Amino acid sequence: MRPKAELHLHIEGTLEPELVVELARRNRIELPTYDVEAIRARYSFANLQSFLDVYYENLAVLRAEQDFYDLAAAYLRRAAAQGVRHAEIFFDPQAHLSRGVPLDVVFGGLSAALKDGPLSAALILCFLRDRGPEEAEQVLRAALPYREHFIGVGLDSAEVGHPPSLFRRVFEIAGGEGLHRVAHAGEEGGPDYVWEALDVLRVERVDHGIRAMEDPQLVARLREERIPLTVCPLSNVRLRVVPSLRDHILPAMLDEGLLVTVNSDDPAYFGGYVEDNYAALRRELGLSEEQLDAIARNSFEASFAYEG
Ligand code: ES4
Ligand code: ZN
Repeated sequence: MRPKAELHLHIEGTLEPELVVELARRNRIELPTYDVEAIRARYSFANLQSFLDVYYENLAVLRAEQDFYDLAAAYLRRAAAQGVRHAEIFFDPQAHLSRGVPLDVVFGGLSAALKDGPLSAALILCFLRDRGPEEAEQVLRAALPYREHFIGVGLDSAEVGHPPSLFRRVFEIAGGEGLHRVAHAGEEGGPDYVWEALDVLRVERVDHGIRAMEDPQLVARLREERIPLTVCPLSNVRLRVVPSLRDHILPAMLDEGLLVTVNSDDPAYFGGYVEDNYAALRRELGLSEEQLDAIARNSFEASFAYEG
């Protein structure tokens, strides 16, 4: 298995149906069904929002510190088996705070699992962009007592209508705290969202970013500044951002000399972990082993653990 870093992974998106059922039983939470195949059968999505509806609904089973520990420990085991040596992992504190689960529980469980895990890993706190900048700022301030538990901030959830520029202040505060900055941009949103993420939020990486390819000047900027893009091919197909893997723009991104990485996003929902994404690129797009190895090398260069 080629060694790689994973840089675009939502820990809540690793919640497999088997664990949904196990945690529901443990926490006595009522589910519409306890049949894992019936749960999995719902994982057919028309767009990003229809996925997010299911993703947020399933989080009801995560209540205790041990639940968050088990979630992250299970991901780290699978990631190690797929050749991941280093992971920078997103989590969505607002999705838990709003259900009455305190930050202490979330950080406690996730941090302990990362510390005990089989590979090097760090957390990136994501703001839910559809809940607006004021709530994002509140969450960041509430999370600062846990500053040593996370290395950066990100921006995720429903993209269109929630442009990066709204979050200028909270990203400024995060930068002032020495936190790294990333944002989802150019997944469903256009190149203008990628420009804003770079110019207004000062992000160091762009999550997805595939629609940057619609703007040649933006492509030149990304190439010249060696700004990494965390591309998630199976996610893009499942969320119908691209019609099929064979239509994916990733090979053209490589041809443009962009710092492309390959990642799994929400593997419990999108049909594969990170090496499954690499394998799909070989199978469906004919990428060579040399190209895939170059992408894996990019993932280390693009990580916040990279030292020249
Ligand atoms: C996400 Cl694929 C994707 N896009 C935006 N926000 C997300 N949160 C979890 N997965
Ligand atoms: Zn994502």
